[in-house]
Amino acid sequence: MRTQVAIVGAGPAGLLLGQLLSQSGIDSIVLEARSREYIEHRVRAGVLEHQSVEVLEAAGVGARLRREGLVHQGIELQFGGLAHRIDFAALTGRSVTIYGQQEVVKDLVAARLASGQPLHFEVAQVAVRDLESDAPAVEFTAAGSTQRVRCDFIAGCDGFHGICRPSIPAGALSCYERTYPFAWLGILAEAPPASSELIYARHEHGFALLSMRSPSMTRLYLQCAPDEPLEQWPDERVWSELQTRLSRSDGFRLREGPVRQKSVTPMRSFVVEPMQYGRLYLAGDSAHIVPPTGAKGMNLAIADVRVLARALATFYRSGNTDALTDYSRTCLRRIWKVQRFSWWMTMLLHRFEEAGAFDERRQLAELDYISSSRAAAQSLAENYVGLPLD
Ligand code: FAS
Ligand code: PHB
Repeated sequence: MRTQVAIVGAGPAGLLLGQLLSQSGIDSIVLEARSREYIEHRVRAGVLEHQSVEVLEAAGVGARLRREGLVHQGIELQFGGLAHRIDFAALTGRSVTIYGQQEVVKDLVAARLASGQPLHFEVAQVAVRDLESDAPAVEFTAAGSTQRVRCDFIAGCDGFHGICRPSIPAGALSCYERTYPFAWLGILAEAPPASSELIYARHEHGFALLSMRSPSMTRLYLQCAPDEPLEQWPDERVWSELQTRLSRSDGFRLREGPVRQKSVTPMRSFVVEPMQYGRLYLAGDSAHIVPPTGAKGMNLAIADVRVLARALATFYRSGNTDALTDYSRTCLRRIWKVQRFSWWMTMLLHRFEEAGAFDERRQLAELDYISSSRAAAQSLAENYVGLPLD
């Protein structure tokens, strides 16, 4: 087989790249290790920055997002039993949209299938070859037969545990990483959200977050030990701990309901530099991971792919390779600012076992400062709704 761009991975990064390339008349193939059913039901991110919504709309996959997405004009920071609203509209004139990542994936899969461009599910033994040549290749097995795709470029959109980043010679990359001494236990519950906006709560027991997916589905997270076995957290214990951590002096209580999904997400900050090697370009989680406290993972993937799609379109239109050469530098400048914000939100809101009394009071003072200073609140708000893409 031959194509112009071979895309490894059908998450938000890979599928959106395929859609943007198709709009530019560039042929691609998308290779996905899991089934369509699996990727369309994998519960992950939930918050879209305002410009992520614009990118998805321009990609032609914004109709259902506009119909079903929940537009939010602010969030609540909760500490010391009180809630403090961060008003995005007043502070930035922007909003965010709550729309589950699996819904974004469903919309992109539908668009890919409608485009007629190849999308292979349940492929195995994917390998990338000849990255330093001008005719790299991707090998994979599908339905028992081994295939080889010759292409001009390979996009590594296969997430943190994919094969593309490890296929780059170790000496060619620099990795920057910080792991956190906790994880997030997340549940999806069939219960109306008890708040109309997201609540980020700092509590002496640990962090908790109230989010949502629809007027009848609540998404909730609580800080837990990094290697927490799910068996330690039966539904009753999860609800009891969430009620405690999200309790307020005004008697606020969560509405409980059947738990439809439960998982533990490890917390790490990770960046690889550069995000390219020869004709291989990394985008999304294959190149970076942020702790989900800043709601940035999926948004960063969208931003990377927007840069890569434009650089590839320029190459095929004019032969100019400047934007491809600058791909990593262009993405990394914004990635590191988003890494900083995600790290800062994580340090602000979580309980650190080894922290002393001084650090706990410093944390509370920073929350008090954000809640009482327009300048401090505006800094949080402009990062949360999304820093400029260009
Ligand atoms: P993805 O990981 O989404 O997609 C990579 C795709 O490549 C997957 O479909 C995978 O099956 C496929 N793949 C892997 N290896 C392959 C191979 N060898 N061959 C072919 N295909 C291969 N972000 C938030 O903002 N908020 C959250 O609450 C949040 N929760 C998360 C929970 C979990 C458990 C995880 C893992 C991530 C979470 N994230 C969250 C981050 C997440 O949303 C990512 O940022 C987002 O999925 C990034 O998209 P992609 O880069 O496309 O990577
Ligand atoms: C979610 O709704 O899944 C979500 C929201 C905000 C975050 C992380 C996850 O910071």
